[in-house]
Amino acid sequence: METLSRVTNIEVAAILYEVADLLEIKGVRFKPQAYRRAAQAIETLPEDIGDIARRGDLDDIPGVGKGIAGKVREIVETGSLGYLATLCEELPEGVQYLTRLPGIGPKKAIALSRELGVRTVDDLEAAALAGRIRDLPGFAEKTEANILASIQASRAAQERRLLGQILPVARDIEKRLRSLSSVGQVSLAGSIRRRKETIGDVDILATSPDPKEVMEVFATLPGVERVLARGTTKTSVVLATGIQVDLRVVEDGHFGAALQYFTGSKEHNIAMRKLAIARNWRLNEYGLTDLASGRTIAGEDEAGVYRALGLAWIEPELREDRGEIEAARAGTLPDLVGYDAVRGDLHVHTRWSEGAHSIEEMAEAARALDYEYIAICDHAESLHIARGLSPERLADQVREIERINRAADGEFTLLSGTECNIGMDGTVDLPDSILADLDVVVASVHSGFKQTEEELTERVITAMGNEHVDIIGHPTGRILLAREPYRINLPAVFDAAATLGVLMEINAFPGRLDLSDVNARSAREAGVRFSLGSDAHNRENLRFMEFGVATARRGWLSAGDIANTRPLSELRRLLRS
Ligand code: DGT
Ligand code: CA
Ligand code: CA
Ligand code: ZN
Repeated sequence: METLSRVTNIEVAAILYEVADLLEIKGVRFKPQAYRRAAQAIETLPEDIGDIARRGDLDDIPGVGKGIAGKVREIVETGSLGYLATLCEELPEGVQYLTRLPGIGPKKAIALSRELGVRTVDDLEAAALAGRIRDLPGFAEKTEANILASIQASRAAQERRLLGQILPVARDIEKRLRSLSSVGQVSLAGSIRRRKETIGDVDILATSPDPKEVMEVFATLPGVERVLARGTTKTSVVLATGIQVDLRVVEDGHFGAALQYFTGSKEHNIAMRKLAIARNWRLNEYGLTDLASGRTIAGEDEAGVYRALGLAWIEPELREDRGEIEAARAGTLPDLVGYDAVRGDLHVHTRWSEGAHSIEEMAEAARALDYEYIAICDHAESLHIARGLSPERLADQVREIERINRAADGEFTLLSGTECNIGMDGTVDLPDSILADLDVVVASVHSGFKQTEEELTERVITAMGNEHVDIIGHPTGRILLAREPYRINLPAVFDAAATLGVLMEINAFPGRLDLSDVNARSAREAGVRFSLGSDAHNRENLRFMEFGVATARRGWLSAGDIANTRPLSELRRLLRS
């Protein structure tokens, strides 16, 4: 199993919170607060903790001292913390597990484990239902009710993960299954096939003459921590990273129908089933059946299911019951931008500001991806935490870019650029004279999220009024699973962008995907054009572009809507001069 090189800020914080809880149980003083302070600082940090660690700046984070910085480095590098494992070994079995439930701190978990032998959430639920918890010291009838409520809530709001974190893992499993001689067809299904921005669990579908062997291999894959359920048609496992993976093995004749069914979304399936019912047919995971004659109409291949219902095949990214079925019937489905349509990346950081690699290293990695150009968009001076460039340093950088371009063979071009910061009043943090010399100006909001909707809207529209601004970066500021978008009147922003010819970014960084699919679609309807940017902070991050394309596809965008699917000469015409 491929190990994940990227741990999110939230994951790092979660580990530190656990350490704090465990130290508290042991009766250690002061240290728990220090760990909690560090966890709080890290989970609210706008920048990726991995990038800070690679720069060696961990102890610059307020609240993170030398000692904790070392632990954070270990988490970033290995995905776990030896110190936490040591602390855990000193605890009764199962306690750790219980503390993950909201409302159950370490002290309560210990009491439950010691007094009632509770080890799992199921044990806990049984104890609460039997009324055995209220008699423990420190517990009351109300605590019991709260425990039941929190069990329910945690089951309902099953933890979700970022697409960018899970897709590589899912592909790895898919590849391992495909390599088995007893496996015929294999496909990802569910939300991961639809490339939804967050994933609840991974669904995989396969065909095989020997399901037992396939299930055996699957249940013992490296990385599998627990087997939740095991049968010949379905096996569910939980990986060490906490993500659940469901594998279903079906017969060849049902593969298409099963793939259609298990790809979802549920809403899309419900609409599909209505079409079947209207013809007195039945649609389920086994096939499309004529109820009058019992005859199977389709089921072997997925396109056949759509065809039989009078529909063009629908790309998985569109299957959300947002009008795709009507469009498939009318023959008006969009010609979605392809995953290989992007010719360059318009949002790339380097070592000059908060990135990890040099301009040349980024260029080399971009060429390996067959790009024709990338725009170097380091931060400007006012973004201190990102070590933004002063106008003088930026001028140096532009000269450096020109030097590299001159030395290159002309098949690849570095564009000079900036990601400047939109201040509270809508002005940007570089003088016009400098902006005028750059090829690409991205302007983004990085602070002051507490402004009113009117203020934030005015602020971004003012920035777009600067004739040098080409692109609004990550236009809503959201951080998936962590921070809501700031309040902004998007229709007003989109109208201004369409009128002024400013591009809206779809930021492809896995935790951003900003604009979102739905917002990108409304922007397009308002006449907006887009730029795709990976927001790469190192050369590996350039590969995040895929998630931006997925978001664009889910937003019904075609290549023509996106400036950086154009060759360089055309791109230049789409940027404001
Ligand atoms: P997730 O896992 O929360 O990210 O989202 P999905 O879409 O992968 O949902 P999941 O894993 O619960 O189920 C996979 C697919 O199976 C889902 O997209 C559609 C299908 N499915 C599951 N439950 C139902 C259901 O109750 N009715 C229908 N029509 N389809 C369902
Ligand atoms: Ca799923
Ligand atoms: Ca599932
Ligand atoms: Zn930014």
